Amino acid sequence: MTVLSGAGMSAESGVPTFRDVETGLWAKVDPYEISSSDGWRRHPEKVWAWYLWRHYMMKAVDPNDGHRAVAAWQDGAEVHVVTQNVDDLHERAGSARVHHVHGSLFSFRCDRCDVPYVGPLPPMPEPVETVDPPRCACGGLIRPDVVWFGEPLPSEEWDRSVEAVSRADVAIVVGTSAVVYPAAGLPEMALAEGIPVIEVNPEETPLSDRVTISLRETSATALPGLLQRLPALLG
Ligand code: BV8
Ligand code: ZN
Repeated sequence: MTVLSGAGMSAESGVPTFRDVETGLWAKVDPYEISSSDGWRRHPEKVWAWYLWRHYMMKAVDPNDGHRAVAAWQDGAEVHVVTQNVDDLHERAGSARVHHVHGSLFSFRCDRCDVPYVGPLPPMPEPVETVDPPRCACGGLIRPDVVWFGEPLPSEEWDRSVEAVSRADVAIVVGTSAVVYPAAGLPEMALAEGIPVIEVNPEETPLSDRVTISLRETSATALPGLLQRLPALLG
């Protein structure tokens, strides 16, 4: 089984999805602008504050029943998780094969010499709008190891994800608006190879009328009982 998850997978853990980020401080931030290499070039201190806040916020949230269901599926099947999420909730729920096609909030690197940064992170007692990024010895700025708009995806994670999709007996697409490419192309690859695709999303997406089954349900409610429903769903 291959699970393709987006921000909706973590919504029931209390992690706002990109489009929900209208809460408080970030209401005036355009997530697509602040998650871009242009945004980083223009105001690295704003981008750094946003990622640092999201990094610290992850300590206060836990995996939900959806993450736990995906981890439990490993008892009877080979399960690969391909996630657009930069959080670590799939891993914390026990999933062993997680491919982060958009990087992670938990590793940092220099934006000039690429050397991984393992130094201390600035404290963030409460969300603030700007924090100066730490500097590397080479003079570069330390950035989060995430994939910004306009940047290529990590090739090894991408290759493993394509393989996980093409070898799947069934693909489950959960909590993604399916508009960001090339990740949104993965369910299309499965469909093109005749692999059954099940979508779990309370809202309609561009995939909904093309997948084998589209369930208008949330991940934490649909995933725990999904395996038992597969025979009936796939007929
Ligand atoms: C690339 C990491 C090429 C950072 C992210 C025009 C101009 C410029 C670029 C482009 C363009 N047209 C196309 C592009 C390419 C661009 C793209 O696709 N843009 C889109 C907007 C059109 N893609 C890129 O730039 C990619 N790179 O193409 O590089 C290249 C090649 C070689 C050399 C140089 C360059 C890079 C894309 C990666 C960007 N980084 N994230 C971070 O997380 O901070 S993407 C980010 O937004 C998320 O990872 C997610 O994938 C995406 C969408 O966010 P959301 O919509 O909020 O989240 P999600 O999609 O998951 O939607 C939430 C869904 O959950 C909803 O459907 C909702 O209904 C559902 N839901 C809600 N609650 C629940 C639920 N579902 C289930 N249960 C619930 N409880
Ligand atoms: Zn450096």
